[in-house]
Amino acid sequence: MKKAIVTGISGQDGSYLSRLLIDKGYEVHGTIRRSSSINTSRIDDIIAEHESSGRLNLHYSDLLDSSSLSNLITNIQPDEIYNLAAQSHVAVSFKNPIFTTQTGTLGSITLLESVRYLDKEVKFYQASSSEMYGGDFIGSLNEESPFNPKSPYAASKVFAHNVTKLYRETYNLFAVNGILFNHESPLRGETFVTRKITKAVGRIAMGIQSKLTLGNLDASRDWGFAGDYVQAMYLMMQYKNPDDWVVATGETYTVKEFAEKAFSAVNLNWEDYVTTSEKYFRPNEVGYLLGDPSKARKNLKWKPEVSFDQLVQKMVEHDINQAKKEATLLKESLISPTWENPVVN
Ligand code: NAP
Ligand code: G4F
Repeated sequence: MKKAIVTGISGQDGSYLSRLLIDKGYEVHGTIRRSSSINTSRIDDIIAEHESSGRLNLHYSDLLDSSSLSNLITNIQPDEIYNLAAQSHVAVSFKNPIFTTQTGTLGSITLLESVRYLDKEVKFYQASSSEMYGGDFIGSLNEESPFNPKSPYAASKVFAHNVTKLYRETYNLFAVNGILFNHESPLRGETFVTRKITKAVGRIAMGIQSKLTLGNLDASRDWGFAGDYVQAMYLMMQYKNPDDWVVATGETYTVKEFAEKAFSAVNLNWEDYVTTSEKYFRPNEVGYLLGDPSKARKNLKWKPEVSFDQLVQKMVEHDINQAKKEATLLKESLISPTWENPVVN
């Protein structure tokens, strides 16, 4: 049985990827951080199903605690490592630049250094990002396009990307960069714009929220479905040689277009509910992202299965169900009302 370590297993991608690896027959070891409130909600069902058999194992670790990472690798002797953990919110990276940089950079080099000294070949996946491109070029971006990071988050991802490539070339490691464009799902964090919108749509439809405040409506993103993208991660790690891969849909839409589609799914006009505030604009913005996934399509035989319209529908449906549950609790006075979703980003 192959063993995989997944850092950041409690995040959106960690949840989809661990499910996929378990289905493929892997023994999965995921890292979680200690927090004052329990933070495993995205993987609770996987824990319930697979922890007792040892197919899913959780370990306390932090990217800043190098001993926790290297001990894990020594003890588990994994076949594959997926480094997904990061402070992944771009706007927050301007407010916590040092923490974002430390987590974004130290984790990758610590893991690569540990892998380098093991006696077996361990494949390494680094979660690179389309944010690294910077968003000035109005055209499609591929593995050769230049990076021009616009945030501490993106700058830290450029470091991790480069060091992964460096270790591949210098020490002949099977070290892979997945340059993933934005990917979303019902499990997306609620402060990213797509989920912030679909959550508000659900709550507005149920009468428990009255408006939605956003930032730059003109930003354009190549949005895919997270379930499809973790499939690409897995395929990269099975390919004959390690490489850098762009994973994207090849279509881009503005935040305004996403909002329009999400509100129209419940027969509402987005303009009646959406306002903007300077609070949600960033000090430096990535305006336009469009990926060219030709290389992954050709060599990995990967393509996205969920379209933009299906993605929006999936997220809205999920958030309507969530809002119905919230409305019931409110009716029974088991929780207090929050008229606008109390998100901060
Ligand atoms: P996410 O939902 O924000 O999950 C991030 C994970 O990292 C969580 O499990 C989080 O733990 C963990 N983490 C954060 N700081 C940590 C630290 N110091 N030590 C250990 N763990 C830490 O992100 P995601 O959307 O799944 O994305 C996965 C990876 O892909 C990230 O590296 C992200 O930057 C990158 N990426 C994402 C996208 C996208 O569109 N989703 C696109 C390109 C690249 P807690 O649950 O305790 O917070
Ligand atoms: O949803 P976002 O916060 O995602 P962003 O900044 O593109 O980053 C995500 O995708 C990256 C891949 O390109 C990942 F590497 C990263 O970890 C993360 O998963 O913002 C998308 C766009 C931005 O242009 C932002 O300015 O939406 C704009 N936006 C407009 N109003 C907003 C809001 N973003 C957020 N979070 N909240 C708003 O109210």
